[in-house]
Amino acid sequence: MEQPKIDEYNQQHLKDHKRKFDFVAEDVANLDSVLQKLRAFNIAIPSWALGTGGTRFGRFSGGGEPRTLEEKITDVGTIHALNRSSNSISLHIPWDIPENASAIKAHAAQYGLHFDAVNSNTFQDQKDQRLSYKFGSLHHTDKAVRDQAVQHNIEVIKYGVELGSNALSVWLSDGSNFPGQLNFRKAFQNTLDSLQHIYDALPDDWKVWIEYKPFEPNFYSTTIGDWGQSHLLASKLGKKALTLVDLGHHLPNTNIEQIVSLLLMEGKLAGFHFNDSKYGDDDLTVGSINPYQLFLIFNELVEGMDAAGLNHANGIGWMIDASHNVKDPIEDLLQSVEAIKIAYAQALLVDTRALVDAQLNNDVAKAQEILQAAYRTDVRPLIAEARLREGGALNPIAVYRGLEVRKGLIKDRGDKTQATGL
Ligand code: PSV
Ligand code: MN
Ligand code: MN
Repeated sequence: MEQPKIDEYNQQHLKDHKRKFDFVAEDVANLDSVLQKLRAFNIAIPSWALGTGGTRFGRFSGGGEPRTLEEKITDVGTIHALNRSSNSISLHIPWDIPENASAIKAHAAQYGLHFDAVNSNTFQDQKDQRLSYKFGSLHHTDKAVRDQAVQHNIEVIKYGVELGSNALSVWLSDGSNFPGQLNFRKAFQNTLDSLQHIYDALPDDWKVWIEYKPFEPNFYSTTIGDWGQSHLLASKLGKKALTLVDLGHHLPNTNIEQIVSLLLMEGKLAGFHFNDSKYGDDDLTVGSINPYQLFLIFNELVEGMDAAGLNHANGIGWMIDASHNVKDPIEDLLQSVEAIKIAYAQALLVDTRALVDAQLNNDVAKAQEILQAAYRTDVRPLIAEARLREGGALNPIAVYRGLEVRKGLIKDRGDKTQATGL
């Protein structure tokens, strides 16, 4: 991505942007601090979201998909050059194996990228794998299968260390499809025991993030099915173990913001897999279905992090976990990052003092007015300004389209390429 092209676009649209920015900025009391926070805020891109995602029924390549890890990194580089808010990549192993870690690191550094959490995969059988995960991995009834899964996680940590990552993200599909299939208590204890071995292999400055999910691919029970079970494991394991919240991993209408608030309070919130959903783990573009929920989550985060004196930009894992079969993955990821920043900016605009006051006085209508005043503010010019100051594009998707980036990728890589992932 050539910087002069981005600058040229910005120049052409500066006047229009300035008008919109001045209009909203006038009413923002803490403008400098809001802009500073938006500039510092980055969200990791998952290596598996750079190709069109699969459905159970088919997969339709969008063309120009990355064929190698290097090409995936190049695509994240493009995203970051445009939005200046995606300075890291999260790898899923073995979908993306960094064979030559120093070369991969150097390639990423060229685009100003580093490596976020590494993800293990014991929900699929890999070629030449000795024992099957058909009936689970860390919870398996057979110790040999559990050991194999533990070893895989330890190997993933090793790759992560080479890349300069400092967290292992574990999602298990372990569960059951039919009542009676497994003993819940034993399955949980086996999981804890396996996780303990993984925990013991963590370097000092590392964390393990435990992701929960109530259904799919198992539809009767999941061994780490909700935040309570994840939190129970994390508490038993110790300080380095935390709970990861994937927004799509809840039963419909769950109050996710309340979960986030309490995990944060307990110092047990690892971070997020951002996506949106209407029915289940739909992995839709962040903010495409329920942006108000996203805002409410950020409202809890801003309030809770301020209360705990935490840095907004660091300390929590911010990551996207969404992928599609009908959109250009790069455009989709740009949209997701934008939606996250919008929710964050709106949360930064909440008049917290007035809200505390309304809460103390049980002035319910006022409390709602305060939240919705922030939510209904069009903060897009603030985000564009923050991006501009970081050297990004005023409108990333417009530049991406204007420069016909996908056309160039198809020319270089072919129109039938398929990236590794689900
Ligand atoms: C499972 O649904 C999940 O959310 C986990 O984070 C996986 O690692 C990811 O999706 C990729 O399929
Ligand atoms: Mn996830
Ligand atoms: Mn998921």
